[in-house]
Formats: sequence, structure tokens, C-alpha cells
Amino acid sequence: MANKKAANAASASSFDSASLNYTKEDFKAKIVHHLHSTLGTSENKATKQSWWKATCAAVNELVYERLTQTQQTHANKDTRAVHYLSAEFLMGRLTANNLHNLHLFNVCSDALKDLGINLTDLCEEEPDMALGNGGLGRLAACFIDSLATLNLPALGYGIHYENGLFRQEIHNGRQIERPDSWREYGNPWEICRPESIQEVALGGYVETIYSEKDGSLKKVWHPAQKIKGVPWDIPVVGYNGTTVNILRLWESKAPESFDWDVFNAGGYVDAQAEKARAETISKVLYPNDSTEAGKILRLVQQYFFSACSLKDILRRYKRAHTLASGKVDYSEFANKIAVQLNDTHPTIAIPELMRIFVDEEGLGWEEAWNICYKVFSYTNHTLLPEALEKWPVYIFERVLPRHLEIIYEINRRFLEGECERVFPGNDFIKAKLSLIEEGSTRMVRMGNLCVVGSHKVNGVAAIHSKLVKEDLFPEYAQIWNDKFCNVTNGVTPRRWMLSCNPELAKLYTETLGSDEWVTKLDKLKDLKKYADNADFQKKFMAIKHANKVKLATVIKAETGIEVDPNALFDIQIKRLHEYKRQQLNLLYILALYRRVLENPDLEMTPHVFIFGSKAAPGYKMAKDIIYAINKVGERINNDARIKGKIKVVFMPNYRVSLAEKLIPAADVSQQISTAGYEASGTGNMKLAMNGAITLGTMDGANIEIVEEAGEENNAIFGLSVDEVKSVKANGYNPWDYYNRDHEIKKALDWLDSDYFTPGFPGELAGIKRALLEGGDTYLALADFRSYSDAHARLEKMYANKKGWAKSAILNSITMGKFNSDRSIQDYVDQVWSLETCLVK
Ligand code: Z57
Repeated sequence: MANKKAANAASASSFDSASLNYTKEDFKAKIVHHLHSTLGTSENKATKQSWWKATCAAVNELVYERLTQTQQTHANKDTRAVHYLSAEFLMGRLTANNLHNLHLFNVCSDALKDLGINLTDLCEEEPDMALGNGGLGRLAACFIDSLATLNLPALGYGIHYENGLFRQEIHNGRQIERPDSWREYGNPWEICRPESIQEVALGGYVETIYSEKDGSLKKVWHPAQKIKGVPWDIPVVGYNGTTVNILRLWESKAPESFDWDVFNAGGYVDAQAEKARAETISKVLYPNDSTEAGKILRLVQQYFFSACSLKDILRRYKRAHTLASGKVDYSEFANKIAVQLNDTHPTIAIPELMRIFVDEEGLGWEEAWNICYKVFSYTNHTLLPEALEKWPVYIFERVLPRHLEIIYEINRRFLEGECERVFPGNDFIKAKLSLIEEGSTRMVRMGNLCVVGSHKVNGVAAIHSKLVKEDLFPEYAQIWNDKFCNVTNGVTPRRWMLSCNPELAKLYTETLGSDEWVTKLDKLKDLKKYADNADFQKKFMAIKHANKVKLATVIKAETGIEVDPNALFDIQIKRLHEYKRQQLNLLYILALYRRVLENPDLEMTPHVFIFGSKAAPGYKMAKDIIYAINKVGERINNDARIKGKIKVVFMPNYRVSLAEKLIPAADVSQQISTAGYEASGTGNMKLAMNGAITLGTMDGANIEIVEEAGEENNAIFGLSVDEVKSVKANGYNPWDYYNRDHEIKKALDWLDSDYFTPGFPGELAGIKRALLEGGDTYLALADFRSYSDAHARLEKMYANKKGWAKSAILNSITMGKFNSDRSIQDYVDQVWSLETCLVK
């Protein structure tokens, strides 16, 4: 195929894979070699799983070489590095991604073809690495891809959860959670590093020792328990370049020494119990997105990975900065180390670093603090009050008694220092800014600790950063105006275009005559002149159609539902939360269904509504909404009267690998959060890049997306942030909308009947109750009419094939800003001041 050759040539131009002895024949030999020597099987017996692992082993030969080179180069040059601390890394699958980033995808595919194996099939063997919930975790994964691609010295630090986010099954319309054991049969991408094991302490008490000499007080923490942290490294392969960074994930274990003591004392069974307790720490990911669990184990998880990571960072620093005298020179610490806190989850790293400096390394408080706040910076991802982490003081006392004392001291110095200077004698503001919330249960406010203990605080989209500064932390902004900044999120075009939409990538590379756009996504703007070109439009829409045909097959296989690829594919994929308003989408579906029933000859484009979403297991309303979507879908999909004009599909077990199939097939991207509630969104970017038109509110990054793509090429609706504020301030009454809007009333009353749940009236009534008696916190009814009008505009747009193609193309090629490489460059410039380091 001529096209395929061209794409091959384009990628080889920027990176010569032949020079690395990875020709097709070499690759074949390597795969077969690993099938024999690593997997212990043979060509005629090997399962797909074995072929997949043998392929990974062949790729790893190159990955490990580069990894070693990268680490040596960084160590020799003693580079400044950023350490991205995150409780979540939602990596998904790595095989196709690594192959693309090494420019080996086509070579590998051809080699396997010779061996009678299909690479795309093989990639399906890999379980998703789902060590995250949603946006925040996937952002971390995109960021480490970009850091390596930009040749920046960086480490990701997180938790090696034995079980990632639960697998979702749908039984009679309801979500059932099943454990996700992603590494049960081995994972070829992780390397255990026993030589870098760390030990961290928990619990116990603090002893105060008075010094006769100088009258000072020395604090000694006597912990009750020690936990071993075993590091697992995942190589992070940069695109094009030679940098292979690592993601280091900590697994918790009981220290052998501890077991042994108890064992000797005859406590073999107790020792096993102790071991189980220690291993519980990294057993499972908390399945909450944007709501905090408030469980002790979660605080222990946070401390466990933060403390292991800091110890690792210090060990590496000491290797390069220990003086001949044996003393460590900490004067360079803040010049060499940057630590980014991905939300407040790793905040405990701030008092932990102070503890190490003051209690263990003998630095004075001020000297320690002067280093500490320069090291840390904090990203805020939400304004939702239920997501802002607070930990009861009594839990801190039990788990981290010394850290609590340090937090008190940070607080005292802040309140008596900076706070008093700007707000002299203002006890009201001091109470608000205090790291401790006074009340019946005293709480440590992790967000406040982050702001005080970091030199930069950023939000994740322009509007969000403005709200962080003006609404969430206004008094802090008066004290430290320059601390606050914005870094709009981004996503990696390697996974979210090149790898998941290869045909579109090929069209772009061929038309531009270069694949430069894969790193410089702005280059796609050069295609603007083709947006009106009939031939280009035809090709673009043919690719979209082929992607829809493929998705239709997946939908049929997963749900049994038949959908027509000629219908409009309207997709809402994201965690289930009332602020994201899947219930608004459902209300519109109900209204549309009624319109068709009342007017069977209604002219309309067949419309497929596709959902993918997990609900936090303890979030009742979210689970009720999933149930309602499934029940309404069942009724609609089986109603012959509407002649297939509407289909509703709920795709079970939404995850990264499923997103990669859904996104390239989307015509419409639903981004319909109540304005002011979605910090940024990142799915909105992925969908737009792949040519979906955004049906959305002026919230988060949607604002910046339509600024790039043009509002006329999208369907924007609903109240703005300011309007939401004023509607709420003026006393919002959802009943007014119910009583005045016939369609709203009919749709809600329908949910109250047994139309969708025959024999079980009222099963779906909870949604109606939340929207009326519950006060409709997220203004779904207030935005309904405007949403419905936006749908009507979309329908009109879709009816005009050329107009639609043009808008879809313009959306796709104007998303350059949302390349996560750009986000990382913004962090480098505004927050980290890092330098690139070329490897070899
Ligand atoms: C999470 O995925 C996000 C925020 C949180 O506070 C937590 Br906890 C988890 C999301 C936001 O809701 C998105 O709007 C944002 O795009 C994403 O984080 C990445 O910044």
C-alpha cells in the first residue's frame, strides 16, 4: 500500500530506527528469541498472551538501553529535576504507545504479520493500568509522556496499587464493582528495584528532650510501626527523543526485621497479621473522583508514598552533595529539586521534608523553611467543597504525631508573620487562613497547607485559575499575589491522535508532508486551507465513518445493541457526577423520545447517545443515574414506533483503552457541566482533536477550546459562571422551570411512573426528587431549554454535510494549544525553571 509506505517514510525521517538494528527481520528474530528464552514456549504452542509478552520483551531491549543512558546522563550532569507526586497515574495500555514513541510501530506490525500475528489484536491482550480515577490521574500520565518527549529530567512518583480502579459490570442496568487485578499474570513494563527499597514510620509518640546546654527542645519521634516501600519502575518513553524517564510506584511490605522479631517470640501468626496490615496500604485505589473519603488508610497511603518518594529524592541528592567532611550541603537543594503536588493528596510531603531537615539533618527551622517552600508547588484541580481535603486532628495525632506538631509550628509562624503583617489583628481572616479549622472536630486543611508551603499554586484552566485566586484563596492572594498562576491542561497527541486514530494521523502527515505535528500540534493549523476543500473533507469524513463502523462492532459485541454508523454519534464519557450533568443529557433524551412518539413522522437525523462512566461505589445518586440511563435506553432501543431514530448506549467499564475506541468515532462531544464546576476537563480536548463538535457550557477549558476553534463551529449553551452565581444568589427555584416548561414536566413525571421499569413504579424517581425537592444544586433545569436549543442547532449543522465537515476539521486542527507538551512548557517557564537535557 503506497499510503503506508509514505507514513513509514515520514516517521523514519525524524528518527532512524534502522540505525538501531530494528529492521523487520531483526524484530522478528528478537520476538522469536524472547518467545523461546523469556516466555519458555514455541511458535506453535504460544498463546496471544505469550506473543504479546515476547513482543514487549523485544521492545524492552531498546527501552532499557535508553533508560540506562538517560539515568547516567542525568546523574553525570547533576541536572535539576522535577518530581511529579501523584496518588494516581492512569496509564492505560503501554504497548502501542511505546512502539509509537520509539517509531517501531510499523516495523513491529510488519514483523508480526510475517509471523502470522496481528499487532492490534495483540495489544488487546494488555490489561489497562488503571491506577487512577479520571481526569487527574490521566493528566499525570499525559504529563510524564510530555516530560520525556521534551527531554526534561523528571520522575513520576506514586503508589503501586495491587488493584486499580474497579472493573464495572452492568447487571440489569445497575453498576456492579469487581476487583481489577491488572498484574495478576505479570506485567512486562514494570521493573522491581529492591536495591532502592525505603522504610517509613507510622504512629507512636513524640518525646521532647530538653538540652541543659542551650535550653533548646529536641523532638524525637518514636514510631509504633515501620513499613517497607518497594519501588517498581515503569519506563516512560519520550516521543522522537532518546529520553526514557521513570515512573516509580511504591508497594508496601512489612519489613523482614519486624516479622523476624515476632516470629522468634513465637508470634508466627501475629507476624503474618502484621504483614497483611502493612501490605494493605498499597492494596487498592480509593475509587472517589472529586470527593474525599476521609478514611485513615487513605491518609496512610498518602504519607506512605510521599515519604518513600522524599527519601528516594534525598538519597539521590546526598550522593551528589555530600562534602568531604561527611556533612551534606543543602544549599543547592532547592536548585536541584522541584516537587509538584498533584492536588492535595501528597501535601504531607511538606511537613515531612521539614521533619527530615529539622529533626534528622540538624537544620534550623528558618534555614529549612527557606529551602522547603521553594521546592514545592501545588496544582489545584477542583473548587468542589466536598473534594477539598481536611483531616481530623485526632487522626493526625494517631498516625503522624510529629507532623502535626510541625504543621502547628508552620501555622503559628504564618499567622504571626505574613498574615499578621497584611491583616493586623483580623481574627476573622486568621481563622479562615489558619491551617487548622476550629470546631467540634478540629481539622487540618490540606489546601491551606499547600498554599503556605509552596512557591506556586496553579489552577488547570484560565477560568478555574481565576476562581482559585478570587473565590477560593482571595486572602492568600492578597498576601502572595504572585504565587497564583494558570497552567491550562493538555493531553498527549501521541496517544490521543497518532495511536488511537491512525488513519486521521496518516491523512494529516501525508497532506502536510511531515509528521512534525505529533510534537508541534500547532502545525495542524496549516491545514486550515483544506477545511473547505471537498476532497479533503471527503477523506476526513470517510475516516470518521470508518471509525464509527468499527465502534458499532464494539458496541454490538459489548451491549448487543445495533447502531447505524450513519447516525449521529453523540458521546458523553467521563466520571458520573451530578455537576457533570449526565442527568441533563438524559432529560433531553426523554424529551426527544416524547417528541418522536407524538410525531412519528418527525424529520430527524438518527441519533445515537453513547455514555461511558463509572460511579463512585458509595455515591447513591450517581448509581441511580446509571440505572436510569440503562432503563430508559432499554425502552427506547426496543420501541419499534420510533424506527431506530434514537438509540441509547451505555458502554460498560469505561476506561482508557475504551476511550481510545470511542473518541475517534464521536461526532458530538458533550461537555455540559454547570459553569464554574468543571475545573478544566481533558476529554473535551481529546474529542475535539479527533473532530468532534463540542456541545458544551462556558466552563473549564471549553472556553479556551471554542476560543481556538470558533464558537460558530460548536454548540455552546447555558448559564455562564457569573450567571450561575447570580441565579444562586437570587434564590433558584427549580419548580418554576418544572411548572413553566411542559417538556421538563413531562420528562420528570415520566421518571416517576413505571414506563421504564414496568412493574416497579418510582424506581427512577430519585432523579426527579433531586432536581425538585433537592433544589437542583447544579441547575440542570435552568439550563434545559438552552441545551435543547443547542441540540436543535447541532441537528441543523449536521444536516449540512459540507458545513459539518468543515466545522469538524476546524475543531480538530486548531487544538494545538491543548498539547500537553505546551502545558509542560508552561510549568517549566512559570513554575519549575527546568532545563532540557539531551541524552547521548
Ligand atoms: C479529578 O479527576 C479532578 C479533580 C479532582 O479534584 C479530583 Br480528586 C480528581 C479533575 C477535574 O474534575 C477536571 O476538571 C480536570 O480536568 C482534571 O482533574 C485534571 O486537572
